Amino acid sequence: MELNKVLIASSNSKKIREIEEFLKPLGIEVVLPSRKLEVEETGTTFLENAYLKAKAYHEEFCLPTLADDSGLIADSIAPYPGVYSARFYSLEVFGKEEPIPSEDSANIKKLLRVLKDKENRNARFVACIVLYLGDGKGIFSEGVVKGYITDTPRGHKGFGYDPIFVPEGFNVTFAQMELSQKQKISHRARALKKLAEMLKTL
Ligand code: ITT
Repeated sequence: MELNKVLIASSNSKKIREIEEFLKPLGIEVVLPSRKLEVEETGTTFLENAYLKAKAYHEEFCLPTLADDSGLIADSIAPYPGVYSARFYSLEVFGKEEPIPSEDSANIKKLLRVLKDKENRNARFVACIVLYLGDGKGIFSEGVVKGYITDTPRGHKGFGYDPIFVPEGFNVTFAQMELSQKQKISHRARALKKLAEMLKTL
């Protein structure tokens, strides 16, 4: 299937950049929404939430729409942070954190506190991508990258939990890597690669 133009159903600029960097070399024009929609992520899976976002933006902007729902799962407290990754700091479970100086740093602070005495630091990032084409039609894919959670944050690149996640086979965090390196192995890149392969066969 030839896909010329795609709307990205996201308001996370760092996530959008990663998706853009992947799609542009494929000759796909990326369109950003002119306004943010408040989509309630009420699903219990990444797939459900990605679908909710893609469908809501498609209804509003009437373009093939790509949504990403993603998160980090720490083995010793699975399925958390999971589908709650973006607002983990504000959940009652394990105690709340103040979103100071940012939501990302509050999420990291809470996860490091909860994992403090845990021997098992293994974790995985998961991304589910939905490309919604309208009329109930669409395709989806999932990408995973395994790794472990550090004791302290390292690096300033990337976003979210990147400063505390070391992917398998590396000894630096995602936040210490160049984006070009993260793009080779990340959960999001893996999901996008699968989706691009699927598009070729449709
Ligand atoms: P949109 O829903 O608008 O796309 P969001 O940031 O709220 O933006 P999600 O609901 O999918 O996105 O939440 C994903 C959260 O998981 C995100 O805010 C990060 O905290 C974390 N996350 C996902 N992918 C990540 C990555 O590549 N690096 C670091 N953290 C990531």
